[in-house]
Amino acid sequence: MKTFHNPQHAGHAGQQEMFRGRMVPCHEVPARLGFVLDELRRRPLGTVEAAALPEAALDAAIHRVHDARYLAFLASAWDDWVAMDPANAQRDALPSVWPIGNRHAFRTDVLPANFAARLGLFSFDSGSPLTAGTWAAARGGAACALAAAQAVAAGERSAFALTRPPGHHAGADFLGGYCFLNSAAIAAQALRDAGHGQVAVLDVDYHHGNGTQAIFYERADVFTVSIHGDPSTEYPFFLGHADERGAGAGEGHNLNLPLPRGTGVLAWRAALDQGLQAVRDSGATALVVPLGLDTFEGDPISGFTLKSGDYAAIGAALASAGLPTVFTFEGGYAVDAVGVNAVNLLEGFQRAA
Ligand code: OKP
Ligand code: ZN
Repeated sequence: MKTFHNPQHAGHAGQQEMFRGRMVPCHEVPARLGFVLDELRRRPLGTVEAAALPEAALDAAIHRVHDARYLAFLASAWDDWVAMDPANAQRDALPSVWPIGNRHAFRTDVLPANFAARLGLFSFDSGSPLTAGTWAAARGGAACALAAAQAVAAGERSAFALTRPPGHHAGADFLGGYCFLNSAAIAAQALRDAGHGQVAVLDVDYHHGNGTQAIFYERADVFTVSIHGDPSTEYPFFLGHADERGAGAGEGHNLNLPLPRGTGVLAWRAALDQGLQAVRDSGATALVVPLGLDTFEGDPISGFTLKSGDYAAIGAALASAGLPTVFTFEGGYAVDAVGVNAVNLLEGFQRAA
């Protein structure tokens, strides 16, 4: 399995996130990626290289998934933030005002001149700090996703886009949940564009992949599945229920498998089997797995109880779908265990594939 890593990732380094009325240290830290790289060095699965792609091809792949207005906002966001107040150069940008959607309550078609308003327009939480290196890091992540998809489209059995910040909460025109560009969606779209008529996404992160679901919700060519903490009690709260099955042409092409907080490996594996059967039935010829390791019992912000020893068998089960597979690195905040857990799963996949 080829790994494509993101040399720009450490430039995205938030200091604090808003959590229930106070600022707390960020959970999504640069050290996470280092632990995975270290473990891949101890237990190699294949080559590890920096994703290097022509800028124009990368831009095109990002624009296939994200809106131009949102991308223009992201590209200049840091400069605009500092232009508001030179003292902002020492602070992360976090939103504090939002135009709530679908209620005719606020306009979202008029782009505000005020940067704080623009930041609110394009985000859905105040836990996702935007820092000096965020845009470059997110772009570098998109490059990993595209490189991994290209490798798989060219015949590799699997590839791993090892990047942060994560991506699966980011929609076509919004950030949130520590995510800015949706790597998994970019990989899925790139596989479609490389000739796979039907692609499946099977999201195993603890949190519902709301961004990916929203991006493909009305499409029949990308089947989205997510196994996650029940949004009635778990982030991102406002999407991820079992009755969301897709809409329009996408009707029947989304499957949510919410599980209660406290769920252990047995019930989780039953949901995985159900998700995998649905992937097989979808007719997909390629698979994208947004790989979050925050289902781990030691995760500080999640509520399942999977153990490090469970991940190899999960990787083997994913391989049993028999599809060329792109993994994108998502959550996992028990930092010193995230490398072992990720490589346990990927090694389990590779051995069974
Ligand atoms: C991103 B990914 C915890 C509040 C939760 C958002 C969690 C985003 C998870 N203090 N904040 O899906 O792992
Ligand atoms: Zn997560």
